[in-house]
Amino acid sequence: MKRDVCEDKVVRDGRQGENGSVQAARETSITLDINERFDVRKILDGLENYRSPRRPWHWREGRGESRKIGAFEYLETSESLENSVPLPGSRGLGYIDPQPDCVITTEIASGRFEDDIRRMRMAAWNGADHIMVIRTAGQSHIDSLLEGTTQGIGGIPVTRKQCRATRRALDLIEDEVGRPINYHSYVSGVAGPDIAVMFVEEGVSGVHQDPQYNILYRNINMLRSFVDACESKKIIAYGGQLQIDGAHNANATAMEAWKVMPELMVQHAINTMFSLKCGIKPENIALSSVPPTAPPAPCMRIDLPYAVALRDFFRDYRIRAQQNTKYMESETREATVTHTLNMVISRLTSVDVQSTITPDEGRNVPWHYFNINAVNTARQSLNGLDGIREMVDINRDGPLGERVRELKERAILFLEEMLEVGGYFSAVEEGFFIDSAEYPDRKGDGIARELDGGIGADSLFKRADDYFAPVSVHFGYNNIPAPFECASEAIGGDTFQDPSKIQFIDELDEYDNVNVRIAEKQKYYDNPNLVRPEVEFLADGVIVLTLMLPCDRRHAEAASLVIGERMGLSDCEIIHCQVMHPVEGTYIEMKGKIDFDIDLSKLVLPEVIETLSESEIREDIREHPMTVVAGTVGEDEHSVGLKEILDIKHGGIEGFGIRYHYLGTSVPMDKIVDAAIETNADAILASTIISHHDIHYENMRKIADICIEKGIRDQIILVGGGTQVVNELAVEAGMDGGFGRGSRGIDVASFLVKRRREMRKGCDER
Ligand code: Z97
Repeated sequence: MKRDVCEDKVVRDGRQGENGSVQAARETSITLDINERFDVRKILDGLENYRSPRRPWHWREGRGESRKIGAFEYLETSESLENSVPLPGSRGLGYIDPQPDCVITTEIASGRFEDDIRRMRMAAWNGADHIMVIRTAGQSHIDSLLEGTTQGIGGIPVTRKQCRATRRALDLIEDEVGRPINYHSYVSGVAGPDIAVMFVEEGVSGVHQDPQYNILYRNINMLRSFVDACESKKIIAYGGQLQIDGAHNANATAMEAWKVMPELMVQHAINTMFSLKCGIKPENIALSSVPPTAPPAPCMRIDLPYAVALRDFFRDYRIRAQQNTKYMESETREATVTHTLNMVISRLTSVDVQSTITPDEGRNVPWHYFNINAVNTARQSLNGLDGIREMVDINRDGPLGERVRELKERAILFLEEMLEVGGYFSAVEEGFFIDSAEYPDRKGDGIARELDGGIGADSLFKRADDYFAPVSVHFGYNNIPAPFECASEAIGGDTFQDPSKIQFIDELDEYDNVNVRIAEKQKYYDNPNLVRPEVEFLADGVIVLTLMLPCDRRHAEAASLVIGERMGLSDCEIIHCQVMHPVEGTYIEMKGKIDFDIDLSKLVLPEVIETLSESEIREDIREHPMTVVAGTVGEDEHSVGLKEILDIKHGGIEGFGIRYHYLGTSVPMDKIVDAAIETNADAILASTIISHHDIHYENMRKIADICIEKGIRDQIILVGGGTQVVNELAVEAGMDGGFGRGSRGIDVASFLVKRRREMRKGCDER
């Protein structure tokens, strides 16, 4: 029997991998050094010969098992990373970094792949394992592959070179973090099948493919879109990639996004069934879902039933959840709250892929750190919601159940009417889709397309009887001539089977390519010590100022621009403005550029204080017992930080044998000194968290002065602590040392031991 998908018979350069795929040998020539910035030049070197292993989609390992991480039992995690940046709050929890069980996506859209790569590395360290690169505007309409590395607008031009370079970088990054990374972009537009082939060749693991996207949003001819989709989907099925549909775009396009829910289900259904028929396995078909509303709408009551209805209808498929971006302005706080609420729905309906859109989409082409912020919002929320379904049930008896049923009924009615009017194409001609009313109501403002209209109309040709395509993966009729079993045998294997046949085209535009951009930034590439702040491109010099001005909005904006100019910034622009009261206050975020570099090698860094080993500290304290008095001084009621420094349970100084007298909070300065005298203490640990008017340093100064007055300053060690405390300023304020944010008990214990040794030495010398 002849086959339309041939087994990989010609494997000249690889090994058999997951899903029966051919895998090329992995990178050995470059490695990533954790202490060095990614140098894209290494990636470009020898790129023409680089072949990534083929990359079917990868789900996180170790899902579905409970896992003990630090002090906690988790129900919805996957294997931990080898290298990562834990969430800030993990400091008090032993720096644990539980990885949720679902894949976390970051969408990157800077326009220069060489800068995207560094962002991908940061994102991977913060828990992203699905990296989507957004395409440059208009690529959907280009009926061929693009080549080279021209700069894009709002995304990169997707080309073989860009894909290969990015995949090569991700191959290194995934080794660094210890988890496979799914690389993703779009198989939509008039070059869909060409791109699909290139993606399989270059190790792309996830794709968007949905002919309805072409038709509705890009006005590409309907017939052409569906014919191309057959071919694309066949290739996607072969590649084992995860396919995400484009239904969510209706949310973004509709005037009132919550009214298109029945239609969204229809769009999902069409693409899902069509994909299945083209051979994609259900577990590789993902619905792109977005909670349609956001606060101040009562979003849970609207969005949760929709998510439940989707899960009911599409139980065998995967859900890729995005955050709502339709009702997002330029405020990152607001976007983050919406995102977090969205994640409650994600956890309650067990989404498989949690996408994160950067919370600054409303104002900028998303920036490095906003990508990371969004990934962290997902990681944090999903960690926090771990196991919630064990305790909270979806109650279908009340209004939720009714709404779920109603949504399903509306969707089914929609499908029935589609059939009545003659099928999908007729329905599109009649403007069924993206109508502003909730079906079966109609407002008559839907997007209508003509069967013979749009880009690529008249470009369909029936295959002739002797049509023959010598390729191993092909949709539909292929007249494979004898004696070949598989069409690609006629050419001794195609590029899927023999990757050495892949043609690599380097740059076509001599003025717009990565080499030119690197040459422009040569000094930063050659000397990694030279830095400028950046938000999207290497050394772009952009910084953001936050200002609060006691006036109305118009004046605040104008004043901010003048302030930026007077500070020496160029290209100042208000990126967020929020009225707190019509005249009392306006909050502004403004970007601007600086035009100078900092040479890291010339900076005078504060001395790194070596901490003595635990055993050395213990030994010293055993030989010379030590007592300290401690308290939060002045009028400060905070005690958590100080207790962490003291308490044995938190790894505090008590654990090293140091005795402490804890005097509590709001301790007057003279009282803490008197207590030190009474107990014959070796040291005073005075903590102040509040830092208004530099009260923390003022308190320290008073303690030092009292000690001098009472004649004990040279016999006692004075230590100031608190989140805002800087060692140098504490010393200026008369202390022996200061411990700020992130300090641990061992740091303080080590300091005390060392300082006491110095004092003893001083005494001996005298
Ligand atoms: C997402 N945030 O994650 P063009 N095909 C489909 C799409 O949805 C898109 C394209 C192609 C979104 C991504 C919007 N989606 C942004 C199904 C874009 C892009 O080259 O811009 O025409 O194709 O899905």
